[in-house]
Amino acid sequence: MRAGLILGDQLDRDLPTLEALDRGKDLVVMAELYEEATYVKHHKQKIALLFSGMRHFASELEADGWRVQYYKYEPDSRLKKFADVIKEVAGKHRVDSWIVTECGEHRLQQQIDNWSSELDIEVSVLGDCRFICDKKEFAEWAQGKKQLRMEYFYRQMRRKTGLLMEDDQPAGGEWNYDTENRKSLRDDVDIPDRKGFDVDSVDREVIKLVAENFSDHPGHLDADADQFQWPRTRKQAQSALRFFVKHCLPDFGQYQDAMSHRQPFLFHSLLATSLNMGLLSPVEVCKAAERAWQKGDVPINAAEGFIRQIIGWREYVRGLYWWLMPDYAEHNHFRNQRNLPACYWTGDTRMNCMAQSLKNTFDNAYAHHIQRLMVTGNFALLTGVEPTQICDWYLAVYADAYDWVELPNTLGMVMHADGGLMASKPYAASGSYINRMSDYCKHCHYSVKTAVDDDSCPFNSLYWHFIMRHDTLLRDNPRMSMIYRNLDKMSDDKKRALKKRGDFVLEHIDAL
Ligand code: FAD
Ligand code: DLZ
Ligand code: SF4
Repeated sequence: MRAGLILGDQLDRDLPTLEALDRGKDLVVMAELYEEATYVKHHKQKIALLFSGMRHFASELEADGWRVQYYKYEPDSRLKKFADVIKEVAGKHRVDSWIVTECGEHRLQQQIDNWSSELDIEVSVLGDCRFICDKKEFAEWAQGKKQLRMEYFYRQMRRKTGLLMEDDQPAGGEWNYDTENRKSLRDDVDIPDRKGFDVDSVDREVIKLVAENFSDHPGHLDADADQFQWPRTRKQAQSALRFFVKHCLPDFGQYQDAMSHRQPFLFHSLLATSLNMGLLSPVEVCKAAERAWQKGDVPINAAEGFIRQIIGWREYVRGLYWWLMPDYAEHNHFRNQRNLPACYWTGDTRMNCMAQSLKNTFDNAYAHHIQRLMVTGNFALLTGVEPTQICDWYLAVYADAYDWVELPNTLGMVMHADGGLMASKPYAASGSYINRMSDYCKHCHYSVKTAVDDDSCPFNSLYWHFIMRHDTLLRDNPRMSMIYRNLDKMSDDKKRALKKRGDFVLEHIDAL
């Protein structure tokens, strides 16, 4: 007999696994598993989202006539990992032939690839058609290139999809409108109110299960709340997409990099969880943005900025991941050895930008891109955190996190641990950047205006400490030349003072 295994991030009715199976005859298998819930300490909301999404999806399949064998999480279950489930189902239903769509993590794909020999079964792994660029196409694009710049890949994806293209030319005349997308948020700008989705009995049961079994995992999960932020069904995800296009997309572009203590989500889409779980497809999301621009409801910089994140960055990091794994995960260009500072788990710090970004993280299993890149990421880069520790942190704490998308973003973009394969220079920044893009510094214990005093912004001295520390690795990078010219213009006294304050900050990280 044949069966198809559907993973928690494959909740798509057009999944190749389902296409290949016979409804009513073959078996669909889904399982909530200890190993998947704990290979990093996932945020409680992430586990609740995955389990509830899986249960809803399984019920929909059953209602549609599929035979589903669903294993709910049980703390004492013998079935801890997928191989246990495969063996169990093989015995119970005499399944000897398995179908699975390739998964999103190298860790798990390796296990799947070993099932045939280890478990003596037939396994067919199908390509994941939920992406615009498959692994082969990316490999062809990447082959022979010294630097893999997203911008050129993105243009290829624009041509391939036809999104925002007019007569083979980019709509509006430019490929990229990023220069219009760097505004900070004025106090009088209204921010859309976000609501979650009503909690139903399935959600309620799952939330209780998570509270009882994963209480030592990070993050808040309110057992009594009537609403839960993240869409668990395709219907909810479609409704989230409509809300975004109507209320947020018009301002998404201009405020894309802004940060504010007023609200954690600003004009961001909050769609990554749904895209990554299979509840929405990248093309339908981009088409919705394109339609809004065609109707004149949103400006081109907003539609283009949003579409670039999805057919550009999202496809690019996925391609990069599979092109370079497993070696990619081992890179540590700066030879960092520092343990992850305690505040990443406690949220306890007087640095307001960090405290705000960490609060969002624990409250919502969310932080938007600039908080991830320029606050928590920047701090890890400047302090020299060991890459695997910060990667595992991002993988754990965000509801949208899967290795294929988290790893290149963290290891490559944030930590520059790949030596510049992904980003031509490190995204290191002092407090001035955070001050320009947010209102955090106004409410901070530290002074963003100074770098060497006792109350100086830690990012300021750490920034120059980082630049001096990695002189030999970075000075010859043409994109760093202005920074090194500025360093060279500084007096020795100033450099010594920056080094001294930077050393002090590094020695007292947990007291900042
Ligand atoms: P929006 O700001 O509304 O963006 C729209 C969509 O574009 C997102 O939903 C996402 O699908 C896509 N997107 C935007 N930027 C990126 C990017 N750099 N890479 C891939 N897709 C992108 N995104 C994840 O989906 N999962 C992760 O595990 C993840 N880890 C990250 C770790 C770090 C250190 C950084 C800097 C970024 C990471 N990102 C990750 C990318 C980005 O921060 C999130 O996609 C985004 O914040 C999700 O919120 P949103 O849906 O509101 O996105
Ligand atoms: C992330 C996750 C979690 C927390 N739990 C499960 C689970 O119990 N069962 C399952 O099938 N999938 C889960 N997932 C998602 C998988 O880890 C995911 O399929 C891989 O990360 C591959 O992207
Ligand atoms: Fe962050 Fe420095 Fe601004 Fe404080 S002063 S919020 S630490 S950038």
